[in-house]
Amino acid sequence: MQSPAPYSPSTMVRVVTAASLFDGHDAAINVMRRIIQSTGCEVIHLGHNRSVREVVDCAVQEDAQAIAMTSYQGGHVEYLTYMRRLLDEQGASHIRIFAGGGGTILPSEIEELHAAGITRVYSPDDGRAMGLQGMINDLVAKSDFIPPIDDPEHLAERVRMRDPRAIAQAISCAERGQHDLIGFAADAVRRPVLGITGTGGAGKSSLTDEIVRRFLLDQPDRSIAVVSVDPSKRKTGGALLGDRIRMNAVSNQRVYMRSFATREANVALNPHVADAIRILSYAEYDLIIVETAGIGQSDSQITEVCDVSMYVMTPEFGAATQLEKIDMIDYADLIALNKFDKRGALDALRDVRKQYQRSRQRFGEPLENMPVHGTIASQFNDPGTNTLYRSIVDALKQRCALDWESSYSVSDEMSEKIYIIPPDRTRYLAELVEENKRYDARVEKQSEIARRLWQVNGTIEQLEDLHTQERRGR
Ligand code: B12
Ligand SMILES: Nc1nc2c(ncn2[C@@H]2O[C@H](COP(=O)(O)OP(=O)(O)OP(=O)(O)O)[C@@H](O)[C@H]2O)c(=O)[nH]1
Ligand SMILES: [Mg+2]
Repeated sequence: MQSPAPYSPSTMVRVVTAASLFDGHDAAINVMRRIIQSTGCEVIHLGHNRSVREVVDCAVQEDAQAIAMTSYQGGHVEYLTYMRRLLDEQGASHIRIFAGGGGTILPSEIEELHAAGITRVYSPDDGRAMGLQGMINDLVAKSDFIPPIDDPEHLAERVRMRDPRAIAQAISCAERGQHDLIGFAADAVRRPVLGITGTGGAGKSSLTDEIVRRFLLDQPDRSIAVVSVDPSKRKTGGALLGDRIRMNAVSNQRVYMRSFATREANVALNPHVADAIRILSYAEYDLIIVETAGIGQSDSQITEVCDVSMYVMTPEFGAATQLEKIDMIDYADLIALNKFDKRGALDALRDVRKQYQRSRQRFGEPLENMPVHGTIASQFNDPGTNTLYRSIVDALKQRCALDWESSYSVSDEMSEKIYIIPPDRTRYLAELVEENKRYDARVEKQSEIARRLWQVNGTIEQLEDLHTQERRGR
């Protein structure tokens, strides 16, 4: 069968993709999300093992037209019908649900799911008849519509009440250029903005998640919003908005998150991020974090939209001279040297601090005073990340005249990787196996000795019995 040409959507279609709860079968959704993206859509990918609540909250906050799921764990009827119910309850009946799960979803269940409002469940037969691109064309065509704006006259009031649907719709208005509908946000009193930038994959999203987690614990009455930008593909216009995969702390009533595609090549920010900041300020979030697409060394655009800026890099920047080319070392208020578990991290910390000192001409101060923090964002309760968090709070307090109290403190404690298996013990598991084998051999030897002794004992007893019988017979 010849593969059909990709469908060409007339609106910007945003699709949330994930594999269902308790399900690690992510190969199928990974194939589907790539084709959805190459068909020109913005894909907000959540990965596997996601609950209905997480997927629904995400789709609402992202103002997506569709959710595309895979489910192989057997609970697809309950999972998908509950998803439909939660969406409808949140007033998001327009969000379409698509799913597949190969042969685990029976034809009779597909009928039942279609009757329950799931737009389409694709079976292996559909795959054979339509091909992969054919299924995705069908999915994208059914999602090619402008999401409705409920009650546009009261959009401002609903944004002020932090209704996630209203905020999502207001931000989409900005992206679509419907500025007349969001005029209310123009004069909003600006809320504190932390800008995070850095090279691709340095750990910006992981650190954002760690900052959100600490903020929620540290500031129990305050709310936080995250705006995250990822690059659009020049060739297809599609984008993989993957930052949410790292966000585990955002499933909270006090958090709103929105993913943006740059919608332009070679830029780190979407031009509508400034509108989003205004809308989130109108909604009176206490802190707004903006993560850029992180396109490389010359990415200092973020400083134009934030109050405090942070540059995230790793110890693997190359030679010390490379640091002199990084614009953001000159502009960032704080630097996170993430992946501090990598080799040469301490040398890198010294080099980055020196470059920071050089760029600010702060030669009279000790190197340790430079706001460069070693962090391991992938580690729970990392001391470097705790210090970084407190430094961010202090910088925001100073820059935005805030009266926040924080229970976190700045400490000299360094981030150190906690290993389950120490790395210098490279043969650790082999040693365990060898020790077990030695033990088994010893047990085998001892039981052989015990068996022989027992046999000798038995022989002695038999001889004694014989001896006794002979004496009696005499
Ligand atoms: C590959 C596979 C694995 C891989 C997964 C790799 C990965 N990262 O995804 C591995 C080996 C890890 C694995 C593990 C397990 N698996 Co498995 N696995 C499969 C297998 C062989 C294929 C599934 C697949 O990805 N197919 C590829 C897709 C593209 O094709 P499809 O499924 O036919 O889907 C069609 C349509 O439905 C459509 N489609 C599917 N999804 C979507 C989504 C969208 C948006 C669209 C548009 C279309 C669409 O596309 C296809 C078109 O023809 C199936 C058996 C089978 N032959 O189907 C078992 C199967 C799903 N696994 C099964 C089981 C039990 C397990 C384990 C629990 C085994 C164990 N005891 O450890 C574990 C669980 C893992 C976990 N953590 O969840 C069972 C599930 C039984 C059930 N639910 O009743 C199955 C059915 C095998 C069986 N017959 O027992 N598995
Ligand atoms: N070893 C190590 N890995 C980390 C650390 N922090 C993050 N990672 C991993 O690095 C990878 C990238 O992390 P992200 O947080 O997505 O990085 P990012 O900078 O947001 O990436 P983009 O948004 O794609 O530019 C993930 O696999 C993380 O698990 C760390 O401190 N140490
Ligand atoms: Mg990221």
